Amino acid sequence: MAYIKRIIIVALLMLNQATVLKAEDGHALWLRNHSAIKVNISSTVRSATVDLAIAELRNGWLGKENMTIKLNLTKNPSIKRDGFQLEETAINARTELGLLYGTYELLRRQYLNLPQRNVISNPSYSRRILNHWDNLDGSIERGYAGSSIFWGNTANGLNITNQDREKWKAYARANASIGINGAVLNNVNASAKILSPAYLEKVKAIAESLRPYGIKTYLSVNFSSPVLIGKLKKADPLDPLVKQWWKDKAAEIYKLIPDFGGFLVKANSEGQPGPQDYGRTHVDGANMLADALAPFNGIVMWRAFVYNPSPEDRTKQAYKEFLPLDGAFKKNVILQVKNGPLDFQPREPFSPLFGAMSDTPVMPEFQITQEYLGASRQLVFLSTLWEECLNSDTYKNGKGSTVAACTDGSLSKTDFTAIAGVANIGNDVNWTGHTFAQANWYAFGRLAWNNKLESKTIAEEWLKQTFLDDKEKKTDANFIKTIQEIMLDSREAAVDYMMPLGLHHIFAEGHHYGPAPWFSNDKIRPDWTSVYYHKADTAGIGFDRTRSGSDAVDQYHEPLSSTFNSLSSCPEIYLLWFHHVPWSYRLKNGRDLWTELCIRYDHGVQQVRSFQKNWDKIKGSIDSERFAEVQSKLRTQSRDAQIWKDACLLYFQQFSRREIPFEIERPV
Ligand code: GCW
Repeated sequence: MAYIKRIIIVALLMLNQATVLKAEDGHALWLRNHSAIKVNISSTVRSATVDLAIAELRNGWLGKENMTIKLNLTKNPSIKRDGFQLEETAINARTELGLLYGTYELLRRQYLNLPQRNVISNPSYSRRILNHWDNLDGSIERGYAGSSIFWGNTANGLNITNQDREKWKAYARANASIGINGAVLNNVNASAKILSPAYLEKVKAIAESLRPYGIKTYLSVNFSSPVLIGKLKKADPLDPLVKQWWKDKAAEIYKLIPDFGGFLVKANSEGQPGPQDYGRTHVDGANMLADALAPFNGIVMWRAFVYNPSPEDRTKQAYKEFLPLDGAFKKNVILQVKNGPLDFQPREPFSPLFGAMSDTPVMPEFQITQEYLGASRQLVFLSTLWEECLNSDTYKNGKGSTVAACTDGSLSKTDFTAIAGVANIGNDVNWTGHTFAQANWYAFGRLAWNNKLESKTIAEEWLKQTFLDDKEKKTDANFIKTIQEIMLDSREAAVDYMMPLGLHHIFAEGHHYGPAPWFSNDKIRPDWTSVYYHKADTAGIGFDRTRSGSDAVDQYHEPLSSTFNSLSSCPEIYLLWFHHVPWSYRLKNGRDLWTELCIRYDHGVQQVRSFQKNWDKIKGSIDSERFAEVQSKLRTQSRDAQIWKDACLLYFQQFSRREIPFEIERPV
């Protein structure tokens, strides 16, 4: 009897495996191994990159059996950069990398059952780069998915194993499949050691693994490197010895890595050294590095995330610092600007710098890792946040001057364009900690390739590739619809349970995970106390950035500055970002501010509760391992959302002196 029972169990298990993907398939991210159909491939070129394209086609072909597909290099002027054209029986591109990108798009279309004839696709940005905030000891700043895949996994961090190379290859393949073509391998809070010969040898090895997939290697550099590892007395960018040191260093790097991309620099920000330490400007610093890299076609990505500990509104500082420098940078310098003027908050208006610079290329920096959005514990799909930023109108050259248009070369007619995402990748077996955090990596790549894609398309593509196998994808429309809805609502839900109506930076200090609206300590720099940002008092709540306040509104072009400036026209999603608003103020829906705040917080919590319910309903549609992982994380998220709501409402209630409305869930 027991024997028969065992047979039945084994048979059931096998049945289960036949229809449901296994969790370990998830470790291949959105790239599944299909049972491929035979295809013939002919190519006019051969190279390491083209060989990869051929192998991918052989592995993943889902089209007609025995078809012949041609890989052609072409000079077709409607194909730009590493773009491509898909035809019935051919992939055409200007570059070999374009053939690889075309291959991934073709296979994606076959898998998703999308038309694949006469598709022309060109990337929005020339450089589509991941920024790894990986330290050389293997830890990752704001990383929530284990330790670095590049550094620190051995005693001296420099030994390279076959396993390392396999990992880098898998990483490169995933990136190439979504069009990412660059990686900054170390933290912007950079150790100077990265430029020492031993580390450069390892960078060379990493670059070799990434190269066939078209991924260029970049490094973050410490501005004081000439002093810290070069024995110079100072790092003054106008000093001839310093200039020479960087020139020699660049030559040394390019000897090892001929296609090295360039440097990313965080200077004079949050304690990092920079040109201002010597009374010089950001221009002096950036141009000195640009000169060193120029002979090799390298670039400098100079970060605009700079502010000083002062009582001045922190959101105004970067613009004030960089606007006067517009046009003074060398041709190979690009300014890297975070999406918002503060710091990767759940919601910020776009940074006014996007619409400000006329003669300096500017690139957006998004944060894929969820520093302020629930780490890898909460399901928050960030595509909608980035879409919102890219579509924001700066009015730089009148209506339609979106952040996308200001950065992708369509307004300025330059081809020196780039976009960066702070990676959420680590050594965790599923790469990103939370399975749904893989979707954020995917979305960043897709938007970097095409900044007009819609989040709902991206979510659907990702879900189908990540969770459904060939047979199921036709039948499980319900799974897709239910979970796609969770993804698309998730960021707004997080805004509601953390910081609705334009509130910002009321995070607990340090870890930035939970709430701390009460945080205030005289010894802490004035711009780092949370009370600084919400300004709650018995009169109201919110930061006055109007013309009678800090006047940050005037960093925006008209009509935006006036729209933001007036309480009645300011979009309510930014209300408390720009205004100090009385508790009794009536919102458009007729509720007073306090009541609306309570209802928003509660709405965020209820949203997560509904995510839980809907997730539970899809049990059986996917493998039990990933089902259980997400179920458990949603429980954590639900509890933490409630903590956010209760903490913030009970704290703000001291100032509002009003009842928490009875229609919402009581504080726990
Ligand atoms: O968001 C803040 C983070 C820091 C980070 C800094 C930056 C790398 O809290 O951890 O440092 O921004 O972007 O430079």
